Amino acid sequence: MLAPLIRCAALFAAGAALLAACTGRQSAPTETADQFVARVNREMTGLSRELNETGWIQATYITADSQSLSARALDRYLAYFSSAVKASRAYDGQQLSPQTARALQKLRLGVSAPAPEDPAKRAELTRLSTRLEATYGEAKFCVDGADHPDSCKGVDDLGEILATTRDYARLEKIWTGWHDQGAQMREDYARFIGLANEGAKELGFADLGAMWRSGYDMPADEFTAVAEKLWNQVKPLYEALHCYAGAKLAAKYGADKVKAGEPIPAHLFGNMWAQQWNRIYDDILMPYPSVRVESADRALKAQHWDAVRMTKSAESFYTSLGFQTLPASFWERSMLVRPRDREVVCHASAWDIDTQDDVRIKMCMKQTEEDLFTIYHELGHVYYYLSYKTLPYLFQDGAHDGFHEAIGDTVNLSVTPAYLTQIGLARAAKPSREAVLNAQMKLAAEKIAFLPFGKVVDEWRWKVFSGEIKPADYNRSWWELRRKYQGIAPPVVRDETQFDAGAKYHVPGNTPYTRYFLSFILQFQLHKALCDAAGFKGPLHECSVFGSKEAGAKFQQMLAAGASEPWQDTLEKLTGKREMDAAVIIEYFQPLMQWLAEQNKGRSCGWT
Ligand code: X8Z
Ligand code: ZN
Repeated sequence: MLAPLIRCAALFAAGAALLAACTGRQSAPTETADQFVARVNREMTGLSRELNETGWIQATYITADSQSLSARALDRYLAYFSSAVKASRAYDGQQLSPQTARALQKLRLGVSAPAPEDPAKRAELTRLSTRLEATYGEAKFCVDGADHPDSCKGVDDLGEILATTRDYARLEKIWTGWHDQGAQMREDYARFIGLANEGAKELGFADLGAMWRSGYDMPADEFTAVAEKLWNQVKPLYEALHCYAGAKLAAKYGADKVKAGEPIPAHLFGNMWAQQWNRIYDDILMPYPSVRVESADRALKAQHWDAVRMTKSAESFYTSLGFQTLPASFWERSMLVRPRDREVVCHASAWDIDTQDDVRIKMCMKQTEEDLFTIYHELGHVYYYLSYKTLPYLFQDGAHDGFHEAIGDTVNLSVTPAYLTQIGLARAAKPSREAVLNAQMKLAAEKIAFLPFGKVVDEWRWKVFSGEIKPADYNRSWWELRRKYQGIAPPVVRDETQFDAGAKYHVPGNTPYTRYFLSFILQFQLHKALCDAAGFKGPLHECSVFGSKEAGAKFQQMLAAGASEPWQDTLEKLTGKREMDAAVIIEYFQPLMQWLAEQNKGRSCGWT
């Protein structure tokens, strides 16, 4: 135990009290629970800053050095985390104030991959974690072969090709080229998971999945049931959309390629993971092309909206609700476009570097409507960070992780066709039933299509963590689940030399994914509540709360609460309800669902 002790003492030099934390001595704590929580809040604030600063450099400048520095910062953070959790056990069974008890509970769930206590294993885990992230960020497929280095592209460029190409064979080539990149992460991932699982077990969880599912202010099993209930509520919506999309894709690519009653080939949806289908809306899914409204893509290019202008547009939505403008450092330190001279992790993310005002976005923005929505999404995270910055460190988080993901998307639900017209990015559509159905289809392609994917990623990981899925079955089980939930199949035969789950950022990045599933349902509940606060009367899909200070005030109040209270309380204050409920998303899409029921008559829906 000497090494970690010296490590902790040297690092944080917090005096005698720290000894308890570092040695995990559990009898007779030298400080009260309140003192302990206050100290942990203080010390973790400093440690997280170091972790974020090195993490930022690693993600925006991938080199051996930046990986090594980031891995070491992670190592220190995880060491502190494990010892603090252990020390917190000294307060088990004591009468604690609700706030202190909650802080201790938050502490215990504080990382997504806890390390085993053994320092050598911890160092291995941190090395693997940074390497997986870097490998994903650097992965490239050379479309015209390795002899043509100019044709070697990362996932963002490949994704753009997939979104805009309509040639079956070329799509297959791009899809396969990217998915083959997963293979190099397979071994690292299996080892990484083994270590993180060991860490979770040492903390008293059955496995890492149980730890992830414990972050929802209810027992883990109860949460599994909640997620299942929500999925069953929305499943009919998805199945109707799937049926319609299958018929449209069959018309486009041929009934021999997209067979009725069978899973749809995964490379035809304009998205690498078939998770959102909005990029095939314009030319394949749009119900009424005669009343078409151009997407904002063309206007963004024609009017030379660069990344800063797109971000300013998002900022002005938030300020219209009463939020502050972004700090000057945000503009100085963010990475909004892909730098030309170095490797970066392009997957969009929002950073809270110092738990105060140093907030940043890392993104490789393109002039597309999709990326416009993404920057509105990312600023949702940023405004959450800024809103809860005065809370203690352990409460500086979303009410639950689905809330964090839902903020920007709730705002995006107010980015209606009318709003896009208002900011000069779209032509006004003549109001008609057809125009409503077009708009609903476009949104459903983004929001409804996503739901099974939002569920499936962690469905798979939970089974991997519990040992039900063994490394030898990674790929087979991945595709079984994707077939079951999404009704899709790989376009070519995949085998166990590959690792297709690894071709999705959040798997090597070890970001839990159920948050997005929850967010996609929750954001409709939040949107409805904000529309009510804004005094909006009319069908929900027409509501935009842009400029409403009343809605903004309620929103801000929710954000400022962070994770300081059970999410059920937070939700109730805004919506009057204590449960996540898919009824609102179902109500929102009623016009489309009725239309789809008509359209799908006589089709053989579902898949074997
Ligand atoms: O990862 C994201 C955000 C960053 S939190 C861009 N999303 C998920 C994904 O891309 O897979 C947003 C939607 C789902
Ligand atoms: Zn997000």
